[in-house]
Amino acid sequence: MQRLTPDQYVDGILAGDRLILSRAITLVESSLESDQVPALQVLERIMAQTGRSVRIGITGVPGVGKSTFIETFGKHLTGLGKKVAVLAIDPSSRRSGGSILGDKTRMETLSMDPSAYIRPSPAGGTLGGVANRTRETLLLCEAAGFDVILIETVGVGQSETLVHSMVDFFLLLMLAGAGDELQGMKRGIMEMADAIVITKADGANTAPADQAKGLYQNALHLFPPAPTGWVSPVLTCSALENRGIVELWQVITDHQSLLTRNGFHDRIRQEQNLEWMHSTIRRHLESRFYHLPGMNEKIGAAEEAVRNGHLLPLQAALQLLGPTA
Ligand SMILES: Nc1nc2c(ncn2[C@@H]2O[C@H](COP(=O)(O)OP(=O)(O)OP(=O)(O)O)[C@@H](O)[C@H]2O)c(=O)[nH]1
Ligand SMILES: [Mg+2]
Repeated sequence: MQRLTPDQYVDGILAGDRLILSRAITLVESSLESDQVPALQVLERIMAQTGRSVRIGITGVPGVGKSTFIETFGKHLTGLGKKVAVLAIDPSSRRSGGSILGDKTRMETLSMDPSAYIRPSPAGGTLGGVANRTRETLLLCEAAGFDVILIETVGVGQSETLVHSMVDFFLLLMLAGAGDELQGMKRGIMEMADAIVITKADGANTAPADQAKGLYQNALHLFPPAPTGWVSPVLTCSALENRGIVELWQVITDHQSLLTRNGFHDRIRQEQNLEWMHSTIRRHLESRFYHLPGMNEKIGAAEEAVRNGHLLPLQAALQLLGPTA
């Protein structure tokens, strides 16, 4: 696609032009060498207009109801007069290539809402790389005037930690009656959650959802108290019947006011910025190393030597890293 000048992107974004916002996001997502400097220039120039949104991360296992929840929750927020952007970090979209298309049809009403903007997750690259671009996309959306940014991720592996490192409020969606082993797996994620929402609390699932709420409330009590003073609540909701949505938004605004009052809001964002800087450094160092001239062949030879037992993995790694190691 033809590129605009950095100023054209900036003017368009600040004017709230969706088309230009989308093109600017494509620019910051690009791995083309020639896009790197203009992308940085755009980001530098919009920086002063960022930081004013409520950044919310949403996670949960596939099928828990994330997309349906975002649709209902997003509509509630636009109903309150808020502009809502939906971003996704979806490691599975790289494998299947299809899940976001599915999402767009699930968020049909929201995607047609003039106050909402849904951006498919960036494809390709490492999870870390994709996450970095999501941070930058978030800033572009803030500069374009979005009040609430929802970042969705599938509940697998590292992606929660990444989303957690870029949001103010981290929401974990859970199903009633999920197996013990699943709950065990989720412990680390539960500890990061600012609220747990039991989804699909409707029909025959209402009672199990209430039961699950009690269980998770007890489980959360076992975690050490958060330094922010926030006590993570457990709620039930039905996205289909539009229940629990108002209450959840209240919880999020309560959280915002507490952390704004006690200074943690800014402190956490500062720490997230440092983490962003370091993860960018790590990503660039790694990419620089693997792209060194002749590195492919050297790695091939080293792999062979390690496979044959001629070299210890540590020796091989240190040799490849060279004098800097
Ligand atoms: N009864 C009921 N069903 C729901 C509710 N929310 C979602 N569902 C259903 O649960 C299924 C999965 O919902 P999605 O919103 O696609 O779930 P998801 O977490 O986005 O799934 P992935 O994108 O695959 O990770 C769909 O068939 C929805 O209709 C709800 O509040 N009540
Ligand atoms: Mg989904």
